[in-house]
Amino acid sequence: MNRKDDWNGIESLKRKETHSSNAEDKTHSLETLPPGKMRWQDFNQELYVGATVVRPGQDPYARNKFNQVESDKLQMDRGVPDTRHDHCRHKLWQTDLPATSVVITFHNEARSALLRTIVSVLKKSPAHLIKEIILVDDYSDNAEDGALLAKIEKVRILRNDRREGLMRSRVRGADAAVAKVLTFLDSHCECNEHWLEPLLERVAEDKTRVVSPIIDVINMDNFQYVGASADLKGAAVLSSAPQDHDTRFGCDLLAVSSTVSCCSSTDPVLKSPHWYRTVPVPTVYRSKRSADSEQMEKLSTKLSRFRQCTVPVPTRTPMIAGGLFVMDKDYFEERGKYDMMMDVWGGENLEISFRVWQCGGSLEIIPCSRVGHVFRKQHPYTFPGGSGTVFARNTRRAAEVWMDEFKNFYYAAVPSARNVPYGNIQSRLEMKKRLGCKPFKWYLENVYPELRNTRRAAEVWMDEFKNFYYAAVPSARNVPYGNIQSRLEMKKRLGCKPFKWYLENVYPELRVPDQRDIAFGALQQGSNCLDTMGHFADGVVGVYECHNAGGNQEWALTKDKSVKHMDLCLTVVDRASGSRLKLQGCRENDSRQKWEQIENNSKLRHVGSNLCLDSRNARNGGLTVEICSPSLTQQWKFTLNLQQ
Ligand SMILES: [Mn+2]
Repeated sequence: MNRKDDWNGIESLKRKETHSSNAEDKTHSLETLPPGKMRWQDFNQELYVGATVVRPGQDPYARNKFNQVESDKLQMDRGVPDTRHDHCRHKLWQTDLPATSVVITFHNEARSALLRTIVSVLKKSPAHLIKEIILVDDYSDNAEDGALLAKIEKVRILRNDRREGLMRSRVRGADAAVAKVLTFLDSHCECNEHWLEPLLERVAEDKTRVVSPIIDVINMDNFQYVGASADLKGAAVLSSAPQDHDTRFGCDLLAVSSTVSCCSSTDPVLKSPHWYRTVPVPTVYRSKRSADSEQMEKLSTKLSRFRQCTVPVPTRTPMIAGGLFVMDKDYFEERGKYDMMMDVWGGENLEISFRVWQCGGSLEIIPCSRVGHVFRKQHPYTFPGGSGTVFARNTRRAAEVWMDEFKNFYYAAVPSARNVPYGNIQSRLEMKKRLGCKPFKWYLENVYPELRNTRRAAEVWMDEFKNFYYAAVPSARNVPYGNIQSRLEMKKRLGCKPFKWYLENVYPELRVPDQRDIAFGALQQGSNCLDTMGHFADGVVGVYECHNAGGNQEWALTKDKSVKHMDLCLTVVDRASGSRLKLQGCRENDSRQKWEQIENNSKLRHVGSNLCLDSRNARNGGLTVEICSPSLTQQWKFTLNLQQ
């Protein structure tokens, strides 16, 4: 049968628009509710969540490392913004799709977050596509957290009688599942409109596809649902075929300016196989003349045109983030489920990514599918054996089984991992052999050619500016890039102009660091980075998990001692320790905006007050200056220091 025949007709689309998916669910559930089960609408949220609220005087972050008070305040079926691209909103989804078993594992999850995850699945999915929701309680302190939810329609609960960790818990859930397709979700997610159909569609077409939604951010402090970052970061960029090594980087680098040419629907690139990738836009510093607002305006017009023009399509990806994906159940079983000897959490996304690709499958991100996830800075639970050790052990297992001789790059990057015992990998190696999985070299060359390709492009075309590329993508330094002799000869033969000319004449709005800069890039503290948090003039600054995508985390320390983000400067409004920093328009010779790096470029000191940039109050209203001390909250490192 022709697939198109199954698509919703215009009439059913009209019906869809007048009824919410919520209403659809109601009618369905009323017809088929088994004894002892209730509709989610009838579940007593107050009673369930109310039993574990944060008491006055207790730290709302203590138990979950996100703000539980804010989470508890929300309705279990609260609305979230539809963050999808326009193109997705108007698309008709097939409804004749295989149903899925949703597997959610949790350990001491906040009740409100867990309940919202379940309700969003039920509310935002066509009822006939959700066979069941399997909750695997990984030995939470209170068995009722899960047990009480089993009253809700379609929810099944399995409880481990000891702590097993994410991988073994997921496998337990998958083994119990009855549907043909598995959907793995984290326990603090919220599904968005029509999140499920585009995922199921891809897997129904080809069971070797493992697919992931775009993951929106649920703010851990106020639980706002934010899709905006994906607008900048997640837009698919059209690029040429993977074997076309030297042109891909051009398209990436030119993401903004080439949009118009990529945009035409007759462009052959649009019709090429789906080898697309996401890039941060723009990747390098903006606004060469930082005060030139006309340039900024041009850039922002280009950016918005870029967003409109970029059609979201399934995007092959070398790696999935880990927590959220959909996979055919038989395929999951055939291809080795998970590494059952991995503990707690971490490394499993590497393992499944390498395994799926090397053993004949593929990974895709489906941009029309959006699921929100609470990103945290810390793990809420303890790791038996220590988090660092468990993580190293898991990633080491992945490297030892899948990376062949390239595991040495991993050990070069994480030398301490060499000393962590990783257990027996015999059965995984046997499985790898039995399935005839390809070597890691194949993965690097075919699935993850970006690094090799961009490195080739940088080496041939970027002259001395290639160092900025390496500063931005340090891991590229280790990737072999083959012989470039013939390309260099061609460049010479054709009398091609230097990269500097290109920057000045073709792409002037792209700011690369120059003689005026002392340091540039992200200003990093551990895994967090100095971030404007989207604020403008007179706003405070904070820290956020480093995303390596520039944007709000782009800073430069200039020779005139300013710490700059575009034309905004980090300003000490009040020279007393503990006072909050602000972003203000940069002014020459304003002592409130003068900074210097001290102690081996590990700290930033405000020149006029001798106080140091400090993140200790980041969560309570923004960064401050404090008396300089050895505190870790004062350690800051730029991606690149131009004067070592
Ligand atoms: Mn999570």
